[in-house]
Amino acid sequence: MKRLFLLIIASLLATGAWAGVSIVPKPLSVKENGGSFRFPSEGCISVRIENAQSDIAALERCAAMFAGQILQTEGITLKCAPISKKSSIVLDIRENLGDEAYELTVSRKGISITGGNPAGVFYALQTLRQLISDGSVPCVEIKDAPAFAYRGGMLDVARHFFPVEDVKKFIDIIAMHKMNRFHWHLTDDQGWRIEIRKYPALSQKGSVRKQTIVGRQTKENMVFDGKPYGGRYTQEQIKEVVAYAAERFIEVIPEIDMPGHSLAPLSIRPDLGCTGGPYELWCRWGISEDVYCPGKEETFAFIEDILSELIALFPSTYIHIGGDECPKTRWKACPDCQRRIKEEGLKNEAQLQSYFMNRLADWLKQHGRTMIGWDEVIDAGIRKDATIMVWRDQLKAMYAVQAGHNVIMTPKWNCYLDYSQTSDPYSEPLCQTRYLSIRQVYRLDPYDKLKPSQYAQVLGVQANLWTEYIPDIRQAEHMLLPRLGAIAETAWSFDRKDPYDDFAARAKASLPALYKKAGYNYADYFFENIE
Ligand code: TNX
Repeated sequence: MKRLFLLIIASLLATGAWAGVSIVPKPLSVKENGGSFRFPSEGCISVRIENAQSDIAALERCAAMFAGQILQTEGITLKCAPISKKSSIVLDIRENLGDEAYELTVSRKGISITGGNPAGVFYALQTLRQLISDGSVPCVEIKDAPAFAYRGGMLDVARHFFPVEDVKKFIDIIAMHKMNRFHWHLTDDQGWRIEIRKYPALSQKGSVRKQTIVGRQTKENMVFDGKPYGGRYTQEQIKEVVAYAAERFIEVIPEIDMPGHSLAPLSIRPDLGCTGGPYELWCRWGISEDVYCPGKEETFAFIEDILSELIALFPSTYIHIGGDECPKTRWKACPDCQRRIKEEGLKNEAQLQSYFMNRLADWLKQHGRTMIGWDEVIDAGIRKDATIMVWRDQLKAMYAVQAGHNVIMTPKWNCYLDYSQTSDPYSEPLCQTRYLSIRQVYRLDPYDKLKPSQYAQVLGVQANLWTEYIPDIRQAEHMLLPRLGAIAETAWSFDRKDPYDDFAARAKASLPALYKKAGYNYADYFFENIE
């Protein structure tokens, strides 16, 4: 009897279900020392200046941000002040820890945080948010560092528009999960969202569709709401978002989708399509056969003008230029495209897409940037230094890596958080009918089908939120949370040997409180039956 009891306790501890401390994503190591630190009624958060000289401003921002958060969520007052006896938290830098890494030590007397750089300190503070409960924090020693350098979240603002405040909320959510890239899908067949000064019509006419399909799109259901729908960001707003993200150690990677998903630019420049148009923004979802014409020189001049403004706004190394879902129907029937195929010695329309993507990848390289493309861009080849975003399946990752590319893993059967969280999508607010459980999200093995010698080509992992059926940030939160926790765990602390049950136990124990305090509309019932 006694042995059985001990066995149960041991297995509960092993699964994490009974561990005092539950953190998602899982830290490298957690040592619990017993006892806890209690925040005083008025404490301080301080920066140790000697070691952090060059990073003082960044650390002070982290401190202020954290103080603001816990005042709101815990009612704890922390002043930002020089180190003194009243310092509850001391922030420090030790470069040899490595970028984004941190150590967090909580003793009965106080909390000490050391980051390899300011981002590491920021991540330690995200961990701390999960540890505080009723004004106190358990005594722990945590050492932590990310598994992947690229940890992303994508938001599609073309199908539905998200105002700046909501984009910031999305950024807050991914930052809380220790993610460091925001992939901003800014254009699609249903709308162009970014101001381009040279072509004002793009974000004026090109951002407003006549109406939107109501409910789930099926062959039988094509009912429209009759209401114009639009939204766009000025360049000033774009800069504001880039700066907001940077303060949270997130780099913003813009995506201008092409040559497919390009009805928005074609609607203002019909001369850049194969048929000459007229073209209109789509009011439903899917894949349009009307795409940019790579036979015409004007197409490239136009796109390069756009990219010039884009790189001035976004300091990111990477610029995403799409490349997905581009039907070749129009190109087959277009004299300009056929002339281009002949002149360039291309075999077919698939190679014409390679020509198109390569030309723009070259342009980006000349301007010091690296292109990211969806995995279709490897189908007929692309320059080796293009980074591939794998979305269809993991075989594509294998092909891309064999061809010498770096990859970012976002395979749809693990990372598409627009898919239903339950096998009964009809019981949910309107969403895609494809079913992606949190367990299935967690199953992602970013190295699947690769040899250990190729692992270094996997830059990281990303969650994608396409918004055909996500009209606003409340619904976005519902779709993201808690599944984003599973992606974050893969991105931050992937270890093939980690059992799902351990993740599930920690997720259950820590995320609902975290999300609730932050006021997020998380899908709470998934915690009841996370299995
Ligand atoms: C595929 S992923 C798309 C998107 C859709 C999404 C819906 C990709 C590169 N293209 O255009 O929004 O599926 O799940």
